[in-house]
Amino acid sequence: MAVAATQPANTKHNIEGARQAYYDKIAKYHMTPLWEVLKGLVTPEPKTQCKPALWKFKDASRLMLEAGDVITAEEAERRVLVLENPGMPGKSRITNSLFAGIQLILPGEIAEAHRHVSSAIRFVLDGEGAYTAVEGEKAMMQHGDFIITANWAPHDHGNPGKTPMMWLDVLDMPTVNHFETSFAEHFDEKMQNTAHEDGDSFDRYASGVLPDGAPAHLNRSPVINYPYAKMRPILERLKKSGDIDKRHGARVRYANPINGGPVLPTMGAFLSLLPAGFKGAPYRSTDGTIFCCAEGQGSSKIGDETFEWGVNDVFIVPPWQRYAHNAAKESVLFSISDRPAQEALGLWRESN
Ligand code: GTQ
Ligand code: FE2
Repeated sequence: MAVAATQPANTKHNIEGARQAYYDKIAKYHMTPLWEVLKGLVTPEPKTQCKPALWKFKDASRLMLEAGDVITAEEAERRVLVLENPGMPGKSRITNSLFAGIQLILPGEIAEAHRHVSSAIRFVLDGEGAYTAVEGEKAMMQHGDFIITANWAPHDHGNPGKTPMMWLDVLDMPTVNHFETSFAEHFDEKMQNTAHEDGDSFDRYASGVLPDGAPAHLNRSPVINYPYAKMRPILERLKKSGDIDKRHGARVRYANPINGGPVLPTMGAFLSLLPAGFKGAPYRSTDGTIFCCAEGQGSSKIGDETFEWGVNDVFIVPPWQRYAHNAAKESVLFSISDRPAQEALGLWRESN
């Protein structure tokens, strides 16, 4: 641009005016100067709107039960209260890539069969006697169970029991919608036929054998429910033998038994025991992480803030934010994030 040379004086004001005129001109051609936005695009460290936050189960469960008074599961399709990150209101997400919500099914209710591209996980909070039927397996839900619903897997929920059932839903909807790849459909039947009884896929695929002819490659776990009753004793073994990470405690990763990889390509989860008095070393990673307390009581320092948690409380650590856990009592923390997606793309990092 030779604009300045033709101006009477090469003042700052003139240059700015010329630049703006130029920006206005190129905007008509759907172009914009990179130099004005580059620093916001290539940041030296992750930049996020995500804020740390905690949802108390005492509040969440009371408000959930009130939702039961204003809408039926059938009317709602899924009676879920979205846990919205306070830094991203109106965006139906808890991190930039993940959705989280608390779902309620009252005795006698069903949530009809459907399927969608978004993968889901359920982490069971409270109640008994309800089930989720996934790909023909009727998984009974108990506190601490970790249940997966992979991409395009048919699923419906029902509560033939006597108590309200609540669980944490985590879905990769913001990731699927980022790529603009969402599909969904309903079935004519409200409930799917369940040919496989409770625990079927765990026994078949996660007992040291595989059904003969099982695929050698599968990008999601074939196991529907990883029951807490089976996971909890493993944490006890790790604790007893001193296999306790100074940041994460005695931790297992939920794995796909076909290849040892994550349970889903978009989401990965852990279960960790923090011994009583545990004072975790600080840690950070690029995957914003959702935690849910399955047992015990403690606190986590996230950035400069301290969050006190108890059973069934949910809290969120933003990407690249340092955190450290403290356990007042022996505690079990479930955690889930988009780490497998980041790792597959070569993006994931961690540090102390
Ligand atoms: O239970 O199928 O929280 O489809 C969001 C979307 C739950 C479900 C959610 C869903 C479901
Ligand atoms: Fe669903």
